[in-house]
Amino acid sequence: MKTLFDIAPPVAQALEAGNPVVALESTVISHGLPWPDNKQLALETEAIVRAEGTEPATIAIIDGRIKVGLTEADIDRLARKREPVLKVSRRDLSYVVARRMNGATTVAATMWIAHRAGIRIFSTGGIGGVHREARESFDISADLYELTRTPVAVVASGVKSILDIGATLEMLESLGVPVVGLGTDEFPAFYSRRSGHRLHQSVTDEAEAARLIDAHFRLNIDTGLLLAHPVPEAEQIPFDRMEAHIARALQMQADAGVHGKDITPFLLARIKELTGGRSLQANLALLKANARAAARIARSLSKGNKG
Ligand code: PSU
Ligand code: MN
Repeated sequence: MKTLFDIAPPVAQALEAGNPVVALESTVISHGLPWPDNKQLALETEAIVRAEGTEPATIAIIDGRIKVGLTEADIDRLARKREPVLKVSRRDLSYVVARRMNGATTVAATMWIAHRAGIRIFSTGGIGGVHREARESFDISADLYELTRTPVAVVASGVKSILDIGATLEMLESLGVPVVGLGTDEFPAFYSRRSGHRLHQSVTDEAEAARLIDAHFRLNIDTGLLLAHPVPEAEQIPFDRMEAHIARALQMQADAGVHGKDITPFLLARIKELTGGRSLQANLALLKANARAAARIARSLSKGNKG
């Protein structure tokens, strides 16, 4: 199976030496952010991770090869999308590899690949979860199921803003996935630091997070772990204001009859307009802050394991 994987030399060397590595996803590059912010963000998050003494491993599928660690040229292709780039979750992996296609990996697929490459920490913006109309649509992200069976710690600022936070947290509880606040006792709401949903577990800083993750791995608890890290204060948009924008965007989606996988891009574009671009600024800020936190956790973890 490993022959289908291309582990970039610096990532392979870091893993070999037991040095810290942080996985980064690519759906956010190809499908979550507009050009050219997406390319800039991908390169900046990698630089942030490196500045913390940790090796970044951005994960994607290029010409059917599973890449762990990308070149700037790979990132450019994923960001420009001049050729088709599929959104790849766990169920899409075999298809995209067999057909030698390009794929941007979601949280679920990135976790699956990271784990098989030996990477334990992964940073993203927001995970998928339970949609607000899931009672009718059954739309529940494969990310939640992946967290039940792939032991990778995921740093995220909550779930996609358009989801049902309460239902997602209930489901993570039922599935036995730890959800731990990093510097917060409330589950963050992506663009907002607060959501009104209290967390039962929290850690104050990255060193404490590393000890928790270490215990999780030593106990061989074979689930993932979600570390909920709020958007930086300066870029956050208050929860009530955001909820009003999201409600309007959802109404526009219903009026326009947008369905299925077109829903998220449609809503994110409306939210960007309604917030005058502030949602994009918050999204970029939280992605960078999460990468920094994940890099520090990975460094702490690797120090602990070496010493
Ligand atoms: N959060 C965002 N934008 C995104 C995503 C999350 O604000 O583009 C991506 C992540 O890659 C996540 C995926 O894993 O969406 C979930 O997609 P779905 O709901 O189709 O499983
Ligand atoms: Mn979905």
